[in-house]
Amino acid sequence: MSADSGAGETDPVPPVVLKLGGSLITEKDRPETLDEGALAVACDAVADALDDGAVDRLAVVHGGGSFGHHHASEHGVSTTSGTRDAGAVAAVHGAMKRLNAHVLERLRDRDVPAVPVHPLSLGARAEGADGDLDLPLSSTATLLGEGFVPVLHGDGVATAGEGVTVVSGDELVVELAAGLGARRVGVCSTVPGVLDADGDVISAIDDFDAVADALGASDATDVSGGMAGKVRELLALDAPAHVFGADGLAPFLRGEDAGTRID
Ligand code: IP8
Repeated sequence: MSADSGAGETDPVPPVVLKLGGSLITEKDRPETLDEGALAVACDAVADALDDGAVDRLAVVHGGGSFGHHHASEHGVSTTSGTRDAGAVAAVHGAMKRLNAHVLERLRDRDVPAVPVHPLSLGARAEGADGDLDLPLSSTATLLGEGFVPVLHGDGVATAGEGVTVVSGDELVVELAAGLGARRVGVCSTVPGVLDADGDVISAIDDFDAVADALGASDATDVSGGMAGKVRELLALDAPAHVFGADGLAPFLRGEDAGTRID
């Protein structure tokens, strides 16, 4: 594999957008510790899919796991609560760049032409509780067109009225999928899919109201750990999305259904 495959084409081929959850690729309870085994399995699946042509264009986003979240909580920074302390921004962003560098290295070890894209340097969030994220994607789109695999990550983001807040990998996936006109979207984490109230994987979701109760969406606090909101955002995309665990990654990249299909 090289970075020149696909270069020079005028018609952009819709990419696949893949999120690797931070809890999947790191050991969540040990600060700045990779889950080497899980990361290797994920990188193998990505390399195989590109090698055998199952995927031609791929943008990857990874979460924070025990890198970003550790520093964000130490400095009281979240998606809604920001900081104006440059040292805190450097701590969160620095940790995410370290994790990003590990992911890139393991992908490049497998000949995947992976390059970093750092959201802190690109994006901005408008003021207010639901402040819109503006994430210019021309660098990512151009990298894809030139045959690279851009790898973004949850990060800090400039936020009007707050300083710097956290932008999550899930938010980035939605931005990328919509902005790049993704062909398919995959969200790979430690759970095998979207689970119903009995803990079983829901195979397909095409209507939020039909699953809202099972997802705990009517509870005052989102007991499902944000899954309801994630499902709602993935449903709003044009592209079909899949939410799956590590076992679903290779099938997803081969174009098969995996975990929960959302469209
Ligand atoms: O793990 C958050 O990304 P997530 C990254 O996708 C930081 O929520 C900076 C904590």
